[in-house]
Amino acid sequence: MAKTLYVFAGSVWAAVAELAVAELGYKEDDVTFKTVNLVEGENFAPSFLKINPNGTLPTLESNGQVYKSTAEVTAVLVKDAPTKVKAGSTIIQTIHEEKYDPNFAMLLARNDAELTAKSAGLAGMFLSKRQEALEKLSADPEAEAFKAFYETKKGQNGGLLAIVTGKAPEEHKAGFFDKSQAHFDSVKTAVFEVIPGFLPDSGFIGGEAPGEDDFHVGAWLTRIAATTGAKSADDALAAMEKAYGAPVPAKVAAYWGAWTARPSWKKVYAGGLH
Ligand SMILES: N[C@@H](CCC(=O)N[C@@H](CS)C(=O)NCC(=O)O)C(=O)O
Ligand SMILES: *[C@@H]1O[C@H](CO)[C@@H](O)[C@H](O)[C@H]1NC(C)=O
Repeated sequence: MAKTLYVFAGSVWAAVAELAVAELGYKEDDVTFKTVNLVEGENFAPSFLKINPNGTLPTLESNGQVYKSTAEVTAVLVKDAPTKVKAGSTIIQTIHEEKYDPNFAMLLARNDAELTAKSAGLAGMFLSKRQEALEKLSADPEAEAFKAFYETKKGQNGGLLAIVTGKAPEEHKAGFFDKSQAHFDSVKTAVFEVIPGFLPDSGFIGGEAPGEDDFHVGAWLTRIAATTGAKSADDALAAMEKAYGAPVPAKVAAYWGAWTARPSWKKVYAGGLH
């Protein structure tokens, strides 16, 4: 029952699957990890689109099947695992809602100061390298079959890149700031109201050990902490308090403590919060 899991160290949703593998008692040989470098746009290679036409991580090959979304990948990892944990719930859909998208949470900028900082940082580099990869890979004869995919991606990524590099019209930039503010507020609502609504006072949604829901929520929360400037388990609560102007709810703080104490979390985030 060998499995191949496609991941990337900076990916929030791949981290869900990585936490699951680390928690679920899989042996070293059970799961082969393959890195797809999202910053270099390797997910846009025709060879990867043949595996997952959406070009996203995580992707899992298992038993001759390909699983192409975080929810499906994680469900299979849970189902086949040596260690049994609590099955997931509608919390998974909730945390994956567009309005809480942890990837846009990283790219967003609400004003010129934030935009300047993001352009100079990883976000600017990420967008420009991806655009380069899209231009290059879409010219490959193998890419013909994915023409529509490339056109859509070039448009979306190119639009963001134009804003970040100051080449977009003023009204696009203003629209981006508005969209960013709305997203920031929505993520804040998730941290302060939505997540505390389903968290226990201590431990995990799955009980004493993380369950299927927890893999998703743990990775999401870690990314959100990173977007507020957190660099480690220890500074995250202060970073979130500063960004949001209020201490995070007690349940969220307890949950953060529970996750960050686990060897699985320490392993997945050994290279930093992402
Ligand atoms: N809805 C998808 C989203 C997955 C996703 O967006 N993954 C990111 C990494 S965290 C990705 O692969 N992005 C590449 C891209 O969109 O170009 C899922 O849940 O699997
Ligand atoms: C692939 O992308 C489409 C369009 O965004 C989406 O509707 C679909 O759910 C995605 N498939 C998976 C497996 O994530």
